[in-house]
This record gives sequence, structure tokens and C-alpha cells, in this order.
Amino acid sequence: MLGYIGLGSNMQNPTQQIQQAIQTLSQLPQLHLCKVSSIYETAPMGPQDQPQYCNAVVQIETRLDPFALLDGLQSIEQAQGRIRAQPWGPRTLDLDLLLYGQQTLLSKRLILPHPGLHERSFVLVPLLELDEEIFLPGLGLAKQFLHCVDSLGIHKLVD
Ligand code: ROI
Repeated sequence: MLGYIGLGSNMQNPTQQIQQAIQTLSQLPQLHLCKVSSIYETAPMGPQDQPQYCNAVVQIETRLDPFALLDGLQSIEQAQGRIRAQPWGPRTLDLDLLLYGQQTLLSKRLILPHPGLHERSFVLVPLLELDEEIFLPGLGLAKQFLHCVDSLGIHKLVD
């Protein structure tokens, strides 16, 4: 199944956090890394008294089911010493399962597509870099939402 994972960090060398996470992801068994977006510097959504974020999106191919995939993502977050003091506060590493094929899912642990995806420029911009025609199940073409979001605070950092 083709999946998309969003990466975010604003603590302890965010660019390096993202690059390390991508490296570790690429070594997970039963997962193949297909495409990696640029890394973007983005203004924080939520409380403004926190550092700028780095965000990226990767496209993967996997036979893991969505929950097994989520286990893998959470183990990488833990391995990189995830700290999250407040719910909308700074974090060393966030890995979000954004899309798993065209599957929709509503469970306590996981919602697909990731809620808020279509409202966040720091997810939409790198996602569209990987696939301009990507379809969000239940919502429509992702590119339709681009003009609704504020893309002012987002800058390409690393190609
Ligand atoms: N803001 C930005 N720009 N990028 C993120 O990855 C991010 N992650 C979060 C909150 C706190 C909502 N804000 C963010 O979890």
C-alpha cells in the first residue's frame, strides 16, 4: 500500500531530527521509502512562543497494516527522545500517518486521512510536492485546499 507520513520537529536541531527519522524509516523492515519532499521551515501553528518548525513528507510503500505502521512510527519518535510537554507545544519529533492508500479509518488510536491535513500548509505543501494530483478520501483533491490555507510562513529549507 502507498502511504504518506508527515514529519515535524522544532527542538534539538530540527533539520537533523527530520533527516535522522527519514534514515531510520528507510531501514524499517517491510517498508520501502519511495519519495522524500524538501524540508520546509514553517511558522508554528498553535502557541507562537515556540521555535519555528521543520516539516517534510515522505511517500512509502508497505505491506504493514496501518496500526503496525503506526507502531513503527511511534518507536522512531521514542528512539529520538520525543519530548512533548504541552499538547500544542514544542516537540523533538512528530511522525504522523497522513494517508494509507485511499483508506478511511476512524478509531481511537488512528484517524485516516489525518485530521487537519487539508487545513495545514506545512503538510499540504510538501505532500503536493510529491504528488500534485493526490486525492484525500472523503475530501477531494488535496490541491483544492491549498488556496484556503495560509502559506506565508513556509519556506523551503533543504531540497
Ligand atoms: N506547527 C508547525 N508549523 N508544524 C508542525 O509540525 C506542528 N505540529 C504541531 C503543532 C503544535 C500543532 N504545530 C505545528 O503538533
